[in-house]
Amino acid sequence: MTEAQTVRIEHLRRRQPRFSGLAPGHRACQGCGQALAARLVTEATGPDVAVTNATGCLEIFTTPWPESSWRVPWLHSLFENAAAVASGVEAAWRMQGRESKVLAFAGDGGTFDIGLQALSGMVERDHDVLFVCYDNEAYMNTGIQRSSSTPHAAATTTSPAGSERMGKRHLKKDILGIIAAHNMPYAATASVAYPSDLRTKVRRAMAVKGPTFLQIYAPCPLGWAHGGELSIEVARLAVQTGIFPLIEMERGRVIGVMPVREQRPVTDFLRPQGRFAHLFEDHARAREELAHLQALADHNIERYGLAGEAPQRFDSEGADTVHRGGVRRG
Ligand SMILES: Cc1ncc(C[n+]2csc(CCOP(=O)(O)OP(=O)(O)O)c2C)c(N)n1
Ligand code: SF4
Ligand SMILES: [Mg+2]
Repeated sequence: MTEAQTVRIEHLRRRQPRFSGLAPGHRACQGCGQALAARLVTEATGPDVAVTNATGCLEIFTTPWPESSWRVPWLHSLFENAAAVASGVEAAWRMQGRESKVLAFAGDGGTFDIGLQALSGMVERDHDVLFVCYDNEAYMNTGIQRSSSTPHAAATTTSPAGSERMGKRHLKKDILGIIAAHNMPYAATASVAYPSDLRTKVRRAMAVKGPTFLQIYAPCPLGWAHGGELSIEVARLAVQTGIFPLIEMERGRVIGVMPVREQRPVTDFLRPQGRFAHLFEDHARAREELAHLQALADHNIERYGLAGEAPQRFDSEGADTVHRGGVRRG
């Protein structure tokens, strides 16, 4: 190894976060987006937090009794009430005069569906909690059932593709729109393909007094039917096609977006994933659905003004973009 290489590696080491709330050796599948996302979130929060965790993959793979991968205080909650349990912890800490932030973690099922009422109550009561939704777009823990976050046309075990239908009939729920309607102090979307952006958003959310919300795009190789080595690539393509816009909101107003430097066709994002394989069969319905998904992506680009005019450091191709093998392109 040359001297220059040694210096660069030492520089990289110094830049590594000093704390991670999630220890290695848990039981997630290889390439699990959720495991990476939870690690990145706790790297940004530091140790002075407590986590309440709705039932779902994250809870299951991190806490097989009597072991735990968590390096922060961690509480199991039911599938539906991570936000309610976090509210209780936060209220108790407030009474004790403690300042630490409480985190509530849930999957898309525990956020978009069964946990929505508890989340809405938590925000309305103004609890000082950061709620993080790990969005893998289905109920993975129980066998890949569709949720209201599952994208249109994706095949799951309860929205199969066949002669009757082309995967899920309905659209992905606009959870950020619902959160925005609560006059939320801070809410954002993030992706495991853009780790610095993700950690920055966590730090911003932690700095706000009151409820904050993050929706993190977290590929699931098992449920999306792609190789574990493709997770980051698929997550990046979701952003670069306009399928999953990265935005920040304050009190319901969009205050920042990650520009998309060159919008890629949605087929680039869909093709590596087995859950969309039926869309590449040679018939009119499949072509119609592909056009529909392209229109949805185009709508996102227009709705949030994502089209980048000139290359920028922090756009979808910029310095924060992680490519396969962990190489960043600047
Ligand atoms: C009231 C209730 N209904 C159903 C279940 C079974 N259940 C546990 S986790 C889960 C799905 C979790 O999906 P999600 O929140 O998206 O998390 P993921 O496993 O995908 O990470 C279901 C249906 C339960 N625990 N409680
Ligand atoms: S099923 Fe999906 S979400 Fe669950 S541990 Fe495996 S990759 Fe992660
Ligand atoms: Mg899920």
